[in-house]
Amino acid sequence: MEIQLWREILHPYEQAVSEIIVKFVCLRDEFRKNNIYSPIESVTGRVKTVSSILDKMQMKNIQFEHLEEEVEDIAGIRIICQFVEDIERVVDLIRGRSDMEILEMKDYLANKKKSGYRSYHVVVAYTVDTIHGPKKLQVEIQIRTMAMNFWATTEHSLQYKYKGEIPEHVSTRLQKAADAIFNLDNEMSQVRAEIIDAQNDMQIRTGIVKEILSAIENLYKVASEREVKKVQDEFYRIFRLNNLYELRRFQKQLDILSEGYRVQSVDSELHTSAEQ
Ligand code: 0O2
Repeated sequence: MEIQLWREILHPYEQAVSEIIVKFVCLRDEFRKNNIYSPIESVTGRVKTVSSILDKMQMKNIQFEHLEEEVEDIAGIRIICQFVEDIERVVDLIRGRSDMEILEMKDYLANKKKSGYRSYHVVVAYTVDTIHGPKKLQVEIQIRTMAMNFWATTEHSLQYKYKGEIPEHVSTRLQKAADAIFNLDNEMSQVRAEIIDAQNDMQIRTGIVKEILSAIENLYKVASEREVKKVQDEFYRIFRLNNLYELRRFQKQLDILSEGYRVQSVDSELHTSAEQ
């Protein structure tokens, strides 16, 4: 195949990867903005390198005419979750999308690979709009925990080094490490609820503090310096208590105080215009 044709073939896949990353990052941010735990921790993506595509074509005896049909992972998205339980939730999110059609699912969690590899793969059909019109592509979405990802990325580099012929003593170690990863994920699942609670609290706390600071900033415009200082000192005192309930209570009091100043300023504006 002519070398410049690669660029033409791969460009829509680059577009698909960029678009899908943005879409999943937006989903994650929407969860977080609504103070809901996000099953998506992070999202990355890549277009398979030409050398990796050629390797796969050679290994699987794929003809150029069938390249886009048979190499399903030219566009690859990786979604990292904190807990094993989140993986199914991400699969459900993909199922519910109107812009992706699931073509195939590979459950390497229930059926781990001989290497010890664990991950959940979903191959979807995704359409990009190009200058030549819409183009439907296959995209492989890999969903795995942070722990599984640590194992897989490390093992992948060894596979590259040994060209698939990893020495037995190394692969035995990797199997052991894969078992340890499995146990680690199980252990983390046991404290999942605790961790999610703590993370939600932290997120809520950050949001409240942000709003309090902006309310205090606004107070500077309307209240006396002495009063703002008093409010500020009280804020630092409450903040040190590390108690979400107290922080919420303080925020409410601050809202009432700010509202009082707002009413006062509207009143005085009305007076001034009545006197004129
Ligand atoms: P890259 O581009 O470097 O990531 P199959 O014939 O269906 O069994 P196939 O066609 O390779 O296998 O598809 P599969 O299983 O979905 O694998 C595609 C990708 O999954 C691989 O891409 C890896 O990213 C990952 N993967 C699969 N098996 C393993 C494994 O044993 N170890 C690790 N670390 N990753 C794995 P590529 O082709 O490696 O290339």
